[in-house]
Amino acid sequence: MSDLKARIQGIRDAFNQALGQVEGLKALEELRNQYLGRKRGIVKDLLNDLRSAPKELRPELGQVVNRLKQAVESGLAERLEELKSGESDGSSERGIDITLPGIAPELGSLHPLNVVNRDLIRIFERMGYEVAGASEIETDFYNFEALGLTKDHPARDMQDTFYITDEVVLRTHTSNVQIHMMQNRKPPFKAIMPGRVYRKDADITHSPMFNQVEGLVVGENITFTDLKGTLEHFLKQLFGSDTKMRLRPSYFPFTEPSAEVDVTCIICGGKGCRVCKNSGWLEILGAGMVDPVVFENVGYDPETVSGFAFGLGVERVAMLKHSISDIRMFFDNDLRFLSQFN
Ligand code: 2U9
Repeated sequence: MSDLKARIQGIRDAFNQALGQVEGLKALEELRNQYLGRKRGIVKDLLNDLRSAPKELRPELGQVVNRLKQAVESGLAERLEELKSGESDGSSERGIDITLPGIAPELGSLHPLNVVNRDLIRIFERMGYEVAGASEIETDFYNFEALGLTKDHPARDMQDTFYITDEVVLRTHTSNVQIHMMQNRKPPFKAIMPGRVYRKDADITHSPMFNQVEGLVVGENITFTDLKGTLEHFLKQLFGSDTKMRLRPSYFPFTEPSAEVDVTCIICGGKGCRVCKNSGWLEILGAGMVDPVVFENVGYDPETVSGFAFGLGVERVAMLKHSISDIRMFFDNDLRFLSQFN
């Protein structure tokens, strides 16, 4: 009798110790099976053993085993509540191994257009240029009229845009900044105007919204040679010192004379390839001497003041630098594309 009682006390102690070490629901369930399992549980075994005890002792022994069974049941129930209410850290129950190293969040990076934009700005800042800006929503006067693009001017077609009213548009170039600047400042000055512009245009190389950097230098005796030297220096900085430049006569309503500017193809180095259509040259920007009519429109005297201006598309530079064939990739914000520039 006392043998069995001592055995039961030993079982009780072992259970209490095991219960204290249980850290998750799974372990608790295993402990329940170990003690209360219908086929092979420790308590079940005890009850089976009772059958071989002397008949007169069975009722008392039965009570002792029953008390053990109740203690095990209430111990398991209490621990279950503790685990559920989070008194344990619950880490194993949630399948989290807190000893594993953490997962580092992915780092973002600058958008490829911002990288090119910053590069362009830095090159001109080193040459002493100011950086200027103005509104993307502009009146017809600042976007068109002041630049010599009168209402019926055929060149307006080249830059058709989004009208907010008959007189207010989304700017088609950053040239509106130059007009504001000239109205508010006396020459000499040199400045670049980076910013978003809008045109009614959409295909794989044109987007209804894109980024430009324009430049304007105004003073006395500013000549076409200044324009040429400045752009040559700029393009060598941007594409490398081996880069050559050539000018082709062109037309812009706000410059006279005007030129389109080519650089040696940055893909084949000038030998001829698919990108440069075997010419060895890539068109990269437009430029010219500011038309005297523009100076008159802002109240400058074209007899004493001269200047040059230029403009380029940031997307075009980025597309050439990274061999990107579709401009829409810049604006889809697909991480598979963007993460290549990390
Ligand atoms: C003023 C006077 C003159 C800015 C200029 C260009 C030539 C030019 C295009 C390049 C590709 C626009 O981004 S693009 O689509 N620009 O070719 N821009 S001269 O001339 C000015 C600007 C302001 C007052």
